[in-house]
Amino acid sequence: SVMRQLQAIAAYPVRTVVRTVDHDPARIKQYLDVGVQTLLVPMVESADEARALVRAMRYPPNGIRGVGTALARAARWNGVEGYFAQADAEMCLIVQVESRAGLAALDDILAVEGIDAVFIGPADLAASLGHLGNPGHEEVKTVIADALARIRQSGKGAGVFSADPAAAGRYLDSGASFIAVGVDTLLLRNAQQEVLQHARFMLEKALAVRSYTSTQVAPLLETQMKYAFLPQSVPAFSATEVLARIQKNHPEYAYKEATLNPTNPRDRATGWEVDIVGHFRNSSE
Ligand code: 3PY
Ligand code: MG
Repeated sequence: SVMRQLQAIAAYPVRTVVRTVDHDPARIKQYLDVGVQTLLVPMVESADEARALVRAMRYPPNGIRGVGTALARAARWNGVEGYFAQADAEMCLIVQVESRAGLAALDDILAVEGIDAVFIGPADLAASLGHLGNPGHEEVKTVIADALARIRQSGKGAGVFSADPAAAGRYLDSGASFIAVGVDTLLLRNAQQEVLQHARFMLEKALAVRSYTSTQVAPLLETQMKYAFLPQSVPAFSATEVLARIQKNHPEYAYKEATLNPTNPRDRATGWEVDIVGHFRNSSE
């Protein structure tokens, strides 16, 4: 839950941004009462919506936030002295502009007192502009750069999401003051892909070795293969096939100039195997 994450994060000197799923003031109140101080709210498309969100985060007379501090972790259950005098000022509201309508209303949204920052959502914005699934489209990039510059110009925080470091750099140049650069699910998926890719490479290398190992090169190869999974039955590949497969499937491991030329005069029939393995960048890992 959000509360459990806040409790875990509380041990570290970082600020938490919690993204809501909608604009519902009742849900926002629950977030604020468990201790969220910075909200990121998706799909804001008008100054009216922005104003309503500001009011949802503030106590009367500035807004409509319900009062329940006895039950609220945010107020340490009535344990924070002077809580009401400071609570509104501690709120930070980041609204997401990520649609054609939101872009059209950007200047009006920026004029709303209480909006601290505007965050551009490239995925939804691209979809709204007719480029579903292509946030890197030229039109989308141009629109984002222009929006970031306008947000920055207004004196408010200008944010955007970009997992691509090159694009993130360009957004910084355009005026972005904060960038979301990663997503937990993607970190996990990418790390898994890397492990899988490495495992497949080791397996293919093992197949190559099984097919062509001479007694001379076997000990060397065995040490390089200590993490490899060796299948029971190994299909016979030609040397050319093995190298082509490895180069095609694992370009990050094989140098382009790898050749099959025999290099070991004492073992001409199989000496080229050393040559292949020698061209794997990570073969000694
Ligand atoms: C989007 O790209 O639409 C986002 O909401 C990113 O956070
Ligand atoms: Mg979005």
